[in-house]
Amino acid sequence: MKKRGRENDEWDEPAARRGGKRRKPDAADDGAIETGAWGDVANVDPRDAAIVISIGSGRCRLFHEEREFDCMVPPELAKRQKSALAVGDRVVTDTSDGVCRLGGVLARRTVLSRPDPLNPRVQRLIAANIDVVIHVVSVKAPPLRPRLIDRFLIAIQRGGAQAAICVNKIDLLDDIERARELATLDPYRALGVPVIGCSVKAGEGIAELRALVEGKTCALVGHSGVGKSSILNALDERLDIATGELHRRGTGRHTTTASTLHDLGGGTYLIDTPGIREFGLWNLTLETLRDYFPEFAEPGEYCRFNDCTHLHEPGCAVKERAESGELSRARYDAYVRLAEDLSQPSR
Ligand SMILES: Nc1nc2c(ncn2[C@@H]2O[C@H](COP(=O)(O)OP(=O)(O)O)[C@@H](O)[C@H]2O)c(=O)[nH]1
Ligand SMILES: [Mg+2]
Ligand SMILES: [Zn+2]
Repeated sequence: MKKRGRENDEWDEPAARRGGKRRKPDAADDGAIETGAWGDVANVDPRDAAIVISIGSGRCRLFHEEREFDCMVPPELAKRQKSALAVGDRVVTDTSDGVCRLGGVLARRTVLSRPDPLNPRVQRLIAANIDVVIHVVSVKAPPLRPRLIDRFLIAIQRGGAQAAICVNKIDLLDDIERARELATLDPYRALGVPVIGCSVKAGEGIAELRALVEGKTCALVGHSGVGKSSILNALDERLDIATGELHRRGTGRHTTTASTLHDLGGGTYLIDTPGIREFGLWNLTLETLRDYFPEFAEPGEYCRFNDCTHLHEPGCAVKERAESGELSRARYDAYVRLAEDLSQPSR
């Protein structure tokens, strides 16, 4: 690995890769946020910075003072663009030679990231400085699979943002099915995660979503086809983002291929992201996994062993309460599955 200056060491690589050799994951690494600034930005007020709205190869598009413009990304940053620069980043530009170049990236408040599919120890940024990440799921097409939600929630919380769940396409269900499907998400509501049932088609739940995103920076994540782009269009019809409708001339589907930030005015920014199938469990350990199941903390005090992992120990109060239905069985099962995944060599 090429040697670089000390100040550059912090922004582009996850802690686990620094120094070139693999470190044992420890508590300090867990949830490590790619907050590191790049360039001389210590005294820059984020309100005076431009915001990254999309990223292309070697350049990015910025928004600043009611104006949108292109900006060159320096090669050293472009090289590892997917882990060094993200939509939502606050940046400063340098136009001293007449060309608009990226001069610095401000420290991030929050991030949403996932491991690089080719190198799981490198985190790829999906979005930065997000207040709320809305995990969009759908019913029927594709069907609701609550077990996917737990991994999304962990990834969201680790990056420091708030999580919300939006169940789209509820027009495809009758009243009874609707109540049953939405009830499967009660454990998340109990955790304080807003759950909004919505239908772009029927115009349901859109006002509730609008209230949720008002004045905030929000990213919509989830599998492709659940309706993320359609929801954004419903929130603001001026957006006119291409959705997964079959192209009229039959040339394929319109899908979102990179994150894009949309300015809705009034301090509301929405980020559309490409379909994400799954979040890895980068650097998560059994001990830290428990932190993402806060509902286990209280019953956990009654476990026979105070270092109980709630997996196979006798006298485990968490397991007992999940079996009796006092704790959500689905959440307990999700915990067990995640714990099993953590013990697999490739994750
Ligand atoms: N029935 C129904 N279909 C929807 C709804 N919202 C979106 N769709 C359809 O689902 C497909 C995927 O939508 P899109 O917004 O591109 O999904 P994305 O991949 O998550 O951005 C499109 O054919 C939409 O017309 C909805 O509320 N109800
Ligand atoms: Mg889309
Ligand atoms: Zn236990």
